[in-house]
Amino acid sequence: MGFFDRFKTKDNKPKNDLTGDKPKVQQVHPITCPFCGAYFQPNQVLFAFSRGEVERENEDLSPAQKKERVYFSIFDDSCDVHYACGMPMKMTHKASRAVSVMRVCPNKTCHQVLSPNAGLYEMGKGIFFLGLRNSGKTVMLSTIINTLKNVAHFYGAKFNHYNAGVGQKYEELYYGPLYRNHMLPKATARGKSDLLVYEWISKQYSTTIAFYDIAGEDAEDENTLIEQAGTQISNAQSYVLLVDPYEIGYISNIKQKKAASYKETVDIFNNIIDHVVLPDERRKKYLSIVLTKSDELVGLTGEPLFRRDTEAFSKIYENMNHAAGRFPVRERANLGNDISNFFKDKAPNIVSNADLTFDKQNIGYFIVSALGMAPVEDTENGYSIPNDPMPIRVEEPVLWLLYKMGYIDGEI
Ligand SMILES: Nc1nc2c(ncn2[C@@H]2O[C@H](COP(=O)(O)OP(=O)(O)OP(=O)(O)O)[C@@H](O)[C@H]2O)c(=O)[nH]1
Ligand SMILES: [Mg+2]
Ligand SMILES: [Zn+2]
Repeated sequence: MGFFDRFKTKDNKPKNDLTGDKPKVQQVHPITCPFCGAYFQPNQVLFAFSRGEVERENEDLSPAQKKERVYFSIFDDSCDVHYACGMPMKMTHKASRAVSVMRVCPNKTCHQVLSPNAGLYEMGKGIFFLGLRNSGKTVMLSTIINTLKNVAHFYGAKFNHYNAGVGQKYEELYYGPLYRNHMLPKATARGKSDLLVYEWISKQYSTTIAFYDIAGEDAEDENTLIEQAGTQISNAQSYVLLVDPYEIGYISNIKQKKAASYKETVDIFNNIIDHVVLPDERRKKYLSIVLTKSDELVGLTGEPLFRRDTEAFSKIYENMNHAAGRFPVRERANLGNDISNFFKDKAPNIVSNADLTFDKQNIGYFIVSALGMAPVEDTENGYSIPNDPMPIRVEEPVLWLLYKMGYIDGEI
């Protein structure tokens, strides 16, 4: 089925409303660009063409010039605009007859390609991922995206990359190395950040989920973080904060391994929030606090959460069951309780800081393993894993946020 066909019935007439008389008027929604935060109306989008297409007659163009993108607004006389669902969705360049369905963000410094769904739904505000050095962001992004793709259908939803560029980036930099080559990423380099934007699309709602992978080293410096990601942070509706287990003294003492970072995740994070999010808005936002690398905690003595003979244990190291297609509210309440008690006891600083900034009921505590196994050192190439990753509960923090924000139903 072609893209425009979805707006038509089988006999090619526009879809009618239930009475069958009048064509249904689809409500058009303003768009927030998930890459730069620009806010605009669907009729302000630009359409992208390649210069070579538009200037077919011009023989002086070099191959590079032919590939260059050129942009036209719907108010440009040189183009015809085609509408669907009350929005400009396609443009024909009159002189060359070149056609484009590539709508892009009108912000000059952005011009990212918009999803075909942009403007069709009220867009949610997105989820921001953050953690310090070595906390497991890059690895978790690799497995969380793959897991969400696989489980979305249980919730009557699709989980798609926002545009083709995002899909390609994920495949090349995240999925490929880990799932195809079983290689672990090198520490993300300073100044480098990746924004992977996905859409959670269901019948009733759609929201963007912007996974922001930044070098932990940069996140440690508040000014750098605000500079690099201030807009994304202030625009996000919710946050996933990754905590390296070795940041928690109790664990690092037992395992005799310290976190690679010398600052505390949550302090930095809350300082950033204080700078870029207004106090009223903070109370409406959600926070998932996630202890990563749970596979390394199994069997640690003393703490009930890590002991095989406890009830919490059997759940924390077991995957979620999605078959019911509803978020398991009761199971989460129990687990959340156990895990937040662990944090209160072993990392009170994290809990008190989070409580000061966010509403208590909007904070969730999670323990996940993105890999489900310990990496092994491969002397030539760094670290690798012996098999395909087998993540444990890696999707739970995001599904919980989707549930809290109203994008998936809870169990009844
Ligand atoms: N055992 C175990 N180790 C993990 C897991 N996830 C990550 N690690 C280890 O933690 C290291 C760091 O993970 P990354 O995802 O690169 O961490 P990061 O937060 O992106 O780090 P920076 O890029 O430096 O900010 C990996 O190389 C693994 O050795 C996991 O689920 N289990
Ligand atoms: Mg990284
Ligand atoms: Zn933009």
